[in-house]
Amino acid sequence: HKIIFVTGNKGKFAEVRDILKTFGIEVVQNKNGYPELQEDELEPIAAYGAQYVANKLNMSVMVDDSGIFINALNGFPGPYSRFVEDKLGNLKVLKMMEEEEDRAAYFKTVIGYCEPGKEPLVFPGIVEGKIAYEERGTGGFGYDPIFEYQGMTFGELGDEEKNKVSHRRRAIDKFLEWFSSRA
Ligand code: ITT
Ligand code: NA
Repeated sequence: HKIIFVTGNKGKFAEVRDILKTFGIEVVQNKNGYPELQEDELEPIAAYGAQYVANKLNMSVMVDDSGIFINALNGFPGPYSRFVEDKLGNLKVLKMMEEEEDRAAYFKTVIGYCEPGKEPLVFPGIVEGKIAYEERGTGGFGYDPIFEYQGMTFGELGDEEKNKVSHRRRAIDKFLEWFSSRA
C-alpha cells in the first residue's frame, strides 16, 4: 500500500512515515497544502482539507490537523497552534503559564482521509499531559519540549518512544483499524 500524506510539516511527516512503515504502508509526502477552515475544532479542518485535495488530485489522500489544548488557557491555542508557534513560540507560551498552577494540557491529532468523490473520514487521537515549567529535550518538534507525559517531555522521549504513545499514533491506530477492515 501507498498513501499520499499532504503536509508541509517535516516532523509530522517523519512520524506518520515511521509509524505506517511498521504496518507495511509506504507514505509519500505532498507539500502542496490545502485551504484551512477557521474553525474551533480540528475535525472539520481535517475533513475539508482531505476532501479538497482528494478531489483536486483525483487520488486518496491523508491529512493531519493537530494542536495543543491548555486547560488553564481555556483550550488555547488549540486549532491556532500553528499560528501561535510561529508568532509567539514555546517561551511566550510558558510565560503565559507562569502563574498557573493548573498545568493540564492535551495534544490532539485528527487524521483526515478521503477518496475522490467520497465523503471524508476523520480519526481523532488524544494524549493527556502537562505543560512543563521550562523547555526540556531536543527531540520531536513544535511544542514537544514543553509537553510533559509521565514525567518526561516529548522532547526528551525520542521519536520511537513518542510514536508509541502520541496523539498522532492513537489517531493512526484508529485509521488503521478502519483501513485494514474494509473490503
Ligand atoms: P500542515 O498543516 O502542513 O500539516 P502545520 O504545521 O501547519 O502543518 P497544524 O496546523 O496541524 O500543522 O499545526 C499544529 C501546530 O502544532 C504546529 O505548530 C505544529 O508544529 C504543532 N504540532 C503538531 N503536532 C505536534 C506534535 O506531535 N508535537 C509538537 N507539536 C506539534
Ligand atoms: Na495545518
